[in-house]
Amino acid sequence: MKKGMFITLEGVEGVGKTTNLDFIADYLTTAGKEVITTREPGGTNIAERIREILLQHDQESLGDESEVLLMFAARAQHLEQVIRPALESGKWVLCDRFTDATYAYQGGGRRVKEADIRWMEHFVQKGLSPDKTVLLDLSVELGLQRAANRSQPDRFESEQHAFFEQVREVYLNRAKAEPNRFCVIDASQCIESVQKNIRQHLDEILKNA
Ligand code: Z5A
Repeated sequence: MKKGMFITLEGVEGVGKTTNLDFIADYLTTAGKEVITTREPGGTNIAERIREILLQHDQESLGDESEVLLMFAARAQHLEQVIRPALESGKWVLCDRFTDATYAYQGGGRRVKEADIRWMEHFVQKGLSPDKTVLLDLSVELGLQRAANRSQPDRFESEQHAFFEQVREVYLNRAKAEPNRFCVIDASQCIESVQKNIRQHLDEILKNA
């Protein structure tokens, strides 16, 4: 039985998820919540090993069906080992990406059918989904520019501009369809303004928790 709050952070490449994850965790902790931070794909030993397969380049190309199945395999492990136990013990779980990313990247980017993703979502999550999702929204150009300083691009970072446009479009459509769950933040602003906006949403979440 879930008691804690499940919050996810989403957005295309380079929007500032990693930058803002600790900020959100600190703010919620200061407000008296017990918070754990985690990420997808990953969050457990086995799921982190699956992450390596998903992100690393290999001589053998990874098929789209394999990719989406591995995302959900990692998620099943993460839910069982980390997310459900934490929520059941009353902790707040703050996760860098979750199933919205699968709809955006595998659905929007790779063109895996939405109905297939939905089936896997029900099979793996059994009704558990994020209470709130912070979507950091930014033009693909700016996101890629911000991310460009990184070393070697991984399998996803090596995709073309059009791929990320499709990803962004799916995120925005999902936010429009579920306005109560999503908080959409304009991530093109300076970090201070982004965090001021995030704080306003967090205050609202804390008030209603
Ligand atoms: N993936 C998937 O396909 N399907 C799924 O279901 C899931 C994931 C769960 C790994 O994700 C990949 O997995 C991901 C999608 C796929 N691949 N892609 N692309 P990840 O989250 O680990 O990796 P990522 O998206 O590549 O994250 P990122 O590139 O690390 O971006 P970020 O965390 O959002 O950005 P950041 O590192 O916080 O910021 C980037 C730079 O911008 C950095 O120098 C900051 O200092 C700077 N920054 C941040 N905010 C600002 C502002 N406001 N102004 C100026 N500069 C800023």
